[in-house]
Amino acid sequence: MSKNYLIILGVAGVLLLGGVAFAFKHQVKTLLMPQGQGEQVKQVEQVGQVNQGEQVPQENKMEAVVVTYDPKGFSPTTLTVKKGTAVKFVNKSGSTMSVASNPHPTHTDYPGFDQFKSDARGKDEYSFTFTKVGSWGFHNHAKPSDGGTVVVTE
Ligand SMILES: [Cu+2]
Repeated sequence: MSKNYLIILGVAGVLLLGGVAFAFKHQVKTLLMPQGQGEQVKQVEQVGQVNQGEQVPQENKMEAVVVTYDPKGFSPTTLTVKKGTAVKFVNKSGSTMSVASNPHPTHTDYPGFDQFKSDARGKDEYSFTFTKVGSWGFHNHAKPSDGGTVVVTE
């Protein structure tokens, strides 16, 4: 009887230890879970920061400088912008505006800067993002005597 009692006690002890071990593991898991979630939250925050970083150039694009064109010509005629800035030329002249880099008629100073060769061909709004530092003379290809200069800085 005493041997059986010891066996029962032993089995009970093992079960008890097993239960404690299970409980401990479970506790460890519950302790680890929030940490894992915390890391995920950190990653989301980092992704958010990266997105905010990516939005900076978009914000620069949002700061579009507008040059208007009317019968008197372009206004302002000379403007200074930072590299990466979009300059929007808006035609309010009632006549054709086709902005292009100097010299007329080849437009070779800044080959990409040519409304006629862009999607804005024939339209009254032409946006061009200046990515090259320099002083870029431009004119209205339809009336070459009207022009101006965009100075692009770093
Ligand atoms: Cu021209």
